[in-house]
Amino acid sequence: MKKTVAFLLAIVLLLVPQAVFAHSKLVKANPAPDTTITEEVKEMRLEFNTKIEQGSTVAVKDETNKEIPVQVQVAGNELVATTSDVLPNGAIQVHWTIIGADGHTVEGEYQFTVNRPAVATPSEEQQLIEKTVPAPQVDPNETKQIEEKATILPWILGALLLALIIFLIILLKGKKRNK
Ligand SMILES: [Cu+2]
Repeated sequence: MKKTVAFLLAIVLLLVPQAVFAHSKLVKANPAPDTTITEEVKEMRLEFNTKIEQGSTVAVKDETNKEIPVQVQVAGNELVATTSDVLPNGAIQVHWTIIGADGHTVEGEYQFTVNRPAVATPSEEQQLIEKTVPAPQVDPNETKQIEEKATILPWILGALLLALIIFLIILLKGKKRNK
């Protein structure tokens, strides 16, 4: 009996602090979990139910499971992760590991999706303009080729004429021999 009471007491003592000082947990995030964002995202804000300690961090991964570098700031009950580049399209995984108000390390993860419509970057726009504007200059190689053809043509005609004359001479000689 004594053993049972001691055992139950031990369990109660173990459970009570957990219940009284609940683990810190994520209460809100922006972008919100399981949503699709169509705008540029460079910042993720995670709000917890309690103050979180320095050393709390977050790891962000893209769709291919590649880690996206982030700068992490801890302020009060908020964890802010900032990326240097705009988040790529696709599923973004956010894995947070925080040191809660009770000193416990708690972790969790969620994901959201980035689906920004493809927008031509300024350089791409410039390329498009360059492509649509017809070239004002005539290809210098092309004109050169035309000129070459023009000068070669009389020679070809001359050679053909010469060949025809030779052919006719041979033909006439042959006919004479046959007679
Ligand atoms: Cu805890």
